[in-house]
Amino acid sequence: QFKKPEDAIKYRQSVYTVMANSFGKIGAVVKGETPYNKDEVAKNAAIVATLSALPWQAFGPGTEGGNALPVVWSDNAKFKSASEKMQLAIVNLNVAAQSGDQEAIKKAFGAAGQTCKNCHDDFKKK
Ligand code: ASC
Repeated sequence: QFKKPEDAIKYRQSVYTVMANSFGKIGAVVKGETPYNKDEVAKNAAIVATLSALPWQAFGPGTEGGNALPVVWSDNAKFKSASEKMQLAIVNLNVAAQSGDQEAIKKAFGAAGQTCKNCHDDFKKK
């Protein structure tokens, strides 16, 4: 699927970059820095939800490196489990965003952000 390991690294980092952009836009609303607009939050949550499925295919064997720690490959089951927790939290955020329930969005955003952090703590170079 990827010709060189660098291609996989670039792919997964690009996905995270675009995800973080939309996630950050929702975060600005949750923090009160940007006024709430249902369609905007719903759109950004849908983007994050779509992208959240993509990075994992770019962590295959032989693609070690970038900002990923070796434990991604040496304990891949743990990484997979963490990735699934993130994807589930993002589904919940997307459901809340589409519903327009601001309290639910706030809660789901916090929970989703925690799953980002969990993975960074365990699998990302500091
Ligand atoms: C973000 C972002 C992350 C997460 C993480 C949450 O906005 O880019 O990686 O939130 O910082 O702890």
